[in-house]
Amino acid sequence: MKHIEINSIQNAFLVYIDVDSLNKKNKLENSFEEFKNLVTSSGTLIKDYVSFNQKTPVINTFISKGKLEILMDEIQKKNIDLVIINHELSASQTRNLENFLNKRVIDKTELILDIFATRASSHIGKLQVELAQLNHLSTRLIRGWTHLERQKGGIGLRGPGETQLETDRRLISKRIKRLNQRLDKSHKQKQINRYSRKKSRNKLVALVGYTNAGKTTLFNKITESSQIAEDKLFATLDSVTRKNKNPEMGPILFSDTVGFISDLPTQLIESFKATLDELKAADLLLHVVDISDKDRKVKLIKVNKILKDLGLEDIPQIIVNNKIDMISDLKLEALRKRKAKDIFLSAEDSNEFDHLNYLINETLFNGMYQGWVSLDNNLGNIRSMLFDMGCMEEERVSSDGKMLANIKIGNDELEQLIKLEGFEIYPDKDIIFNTINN
Ligand SMILES: Nc1nc2c(ncn2[C@@H]2O[C@H](COP(=O)(O)OP(=O)(O)OP(=O)(O)O)[C@@H](O)[C@H]2O)c(=O)[nH]1
Ligand SMILES: [Mg+2]
Repeated sequence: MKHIEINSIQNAFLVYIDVDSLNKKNKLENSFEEFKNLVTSSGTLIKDYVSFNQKTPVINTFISKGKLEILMDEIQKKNIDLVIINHELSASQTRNLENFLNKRVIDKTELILDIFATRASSHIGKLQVELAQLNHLSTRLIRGWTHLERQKGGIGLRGPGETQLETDRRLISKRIKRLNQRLDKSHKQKQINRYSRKKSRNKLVALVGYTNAGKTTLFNKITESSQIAEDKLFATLDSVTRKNKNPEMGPILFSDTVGFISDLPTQLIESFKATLDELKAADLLLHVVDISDKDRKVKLIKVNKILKDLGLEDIPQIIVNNKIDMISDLKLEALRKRKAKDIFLSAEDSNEFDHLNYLINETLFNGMYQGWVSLDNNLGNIRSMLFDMGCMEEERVSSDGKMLANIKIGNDELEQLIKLEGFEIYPDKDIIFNTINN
């Protein structure tokens, strides 16, 4: 029942097939490169590869007969442990290919599931990956079962193999049920945490984007964290939330998330749905784009499509074009002009973050106010609310005995407060420095 671990196997033969009938509108120019990156990100060695065109998939083996024979020749000549194909295969296609080639065959879904399995480190992350793997495995077993049943013909006896399959299936569905229960419990805890965040009035900003765009690098700079950022696909799997460290910004929590990829396996989206659902609580999305990537436009569309599928299209979004150090100044200037609303920066150089910080404050709080306000004595509840919100910087008493507070607050909230009787902006020049001793 163990999932295939391709990491322990060294030599892979890649089969990249450009299938005309599957070519969708938004095709990545570097899709072969991405496939190779996925394989190396899984820790597997690429021994050799072939790349070819095919009109449409063949039902039994996906690959057409003629191509399959050429492939067979190629593979026999080399010391290959497994064959990896850049498409999702059905269980029977995998089995037929394995029988024909006499090698283990891994499809794109298994490849991505495997990368996720090696990366998951948090409790929830591990549960989610296991769930995705078991869901994947169970579709294979069910198909395997019907396949065997057909072969059984009229014998009418349950062979040991079939009994084993039935047991496996039962064990898998039991395990899936348990995993779902445990995930439910973990997510309930997260919901409670979310509720307390709402009460604390922290805004939530989530970094989203295609894998390897630089989300974690940016997250680390903003929150002074040290999450692993690497030139690998799916370096981040578990979402992490931290408070921002810039004193000029309002109360914000930033969340780093798993990167997206085109044709993300459905099992993964299903299993990660609860984690991805957390993004719904975000007040703002920073959509990080690798500006030096040839496929950046298509990837932007793909990420937006996934965001839409997750019901996140209405959350305000700032496009952060990252890695500007990788393109020429001339190109950068042209892009800046064309995309005046976007942010351009290099996540590795935090000197360029001012504009981003300003825009985040503007979007979340309609800008920030920092200064003095006066509160009448009857506004004790507002005073404690300002404390709870973390807006209170300092308190003093004016010469005429008024309670003064130096607050840092979003203009939106300030507007509401100003409507209250006894709450006023207090000009700096009138302040007499009597600090309150609490
Ligand atoms: N040249 C350059 N490289 C960058 C920049 N930002 C990030 N990188 C590199 O890009 C690679 C990917 O960065 P990550 O921050 O891990 O990307 P990510 O979006 O979190 O990726 P996943 O977690 O896999 O989705 C790393 O090797 C970074 O060092 C940048 O501004 N300039
Ligand atoms: Mg990351």
